[in-house]
Amino acid sequence: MSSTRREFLKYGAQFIGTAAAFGGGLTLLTRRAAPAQELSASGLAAEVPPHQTDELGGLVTPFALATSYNNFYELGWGKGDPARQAELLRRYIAAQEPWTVTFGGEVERPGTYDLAALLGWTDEQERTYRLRCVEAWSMVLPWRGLPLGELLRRVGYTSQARYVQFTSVFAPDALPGQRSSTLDWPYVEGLRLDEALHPLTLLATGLHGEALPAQNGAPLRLVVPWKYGFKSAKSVTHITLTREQPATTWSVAAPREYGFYANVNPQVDHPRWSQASERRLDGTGGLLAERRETLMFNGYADEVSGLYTGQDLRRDF
Ligand SMILES: Nc1nc2c(c(=O)[nH]1)N[C@H]1C(S)=C(S)[C@@H](COP(=O)(O)O)O[C@H]1N2
Ligand SMILES: [Mo]
Repeated sequence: MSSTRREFLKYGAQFIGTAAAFGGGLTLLTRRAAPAQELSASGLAAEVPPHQTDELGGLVTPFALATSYNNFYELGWGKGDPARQAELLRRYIAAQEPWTVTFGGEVERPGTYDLAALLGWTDEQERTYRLRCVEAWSMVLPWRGLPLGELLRRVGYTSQARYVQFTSVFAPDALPGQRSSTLDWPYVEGLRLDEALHPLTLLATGLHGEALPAQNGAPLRLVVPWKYGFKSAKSVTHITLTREQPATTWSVAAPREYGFYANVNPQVDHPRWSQASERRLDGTGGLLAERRETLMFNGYADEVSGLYTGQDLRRDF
């Protein structure tokens, strides 16, 4: 028996447990991903602020793996479905050209803006972040993107604004997942305004130095590195400032399992599995990857714990 096979038997039950979490089947990558990049050797270290490289540890997830193991239920429930069906979203995006984002609600200058306009408002930045999925796997991903706070300051928000809701693309004719009622469509997510303004929060436009692939949420996708991956709404079309805490897709679908905050927290388990550790998908072992401890706020506690002073993170999970 190969060592890979033994590892699978050892962790298999756990994989199946987590893969079933969002209703998806277990998809094993049969081919080995491209060789992993060393952070130090990749040249990325020079492009990101020091606080984001110091503690990252380990290897950047190779492009091939980051674009073939995805959650994007509009394009199917299996981890390989979004890559297989990416062409459907690419065609939809091409037909929309230009992609627009509508800023609404408690906004000083509401309106529908082309992506090109947003790109003119502030400089794109390179940021390498951990991504921790609530299903207990993780990656390290080199994004390019626009700091969301800069965009929000540009459109301006009223004194009543306390939250931000993000709405993903709604196109049931194009996206097969939206023709089933497994989730309420469109996919919606939300942040508190101070979380949205935090300098770590990005609207990503690129991955691994390339334009954002469709399966990763082209052309514009939220990235909030201290929160579980489901917060990072893909293919965003609407950003709405609200007074009240907005609805979010997974907290509506399973309120006891997925909260509004969804901060990565090794001490607060999911009702059906532990969040104390994670499988780091870095390309070295396929999906049979090394487990490592999950860090509070996914390792970004120094930057973000101040946002939650005095808050009960068990209640506000
Ligand atoms: N619109 C939309 N956004 C989404 C999802 C989705 O199904 N639909 N899945 C989320 C989940 S659970 C995760 S872990 C991340 C995965 O991002 P990646 O595939 O780019 O790694 O996207 C998030 N954003
Ligand atoms: Mo996720």
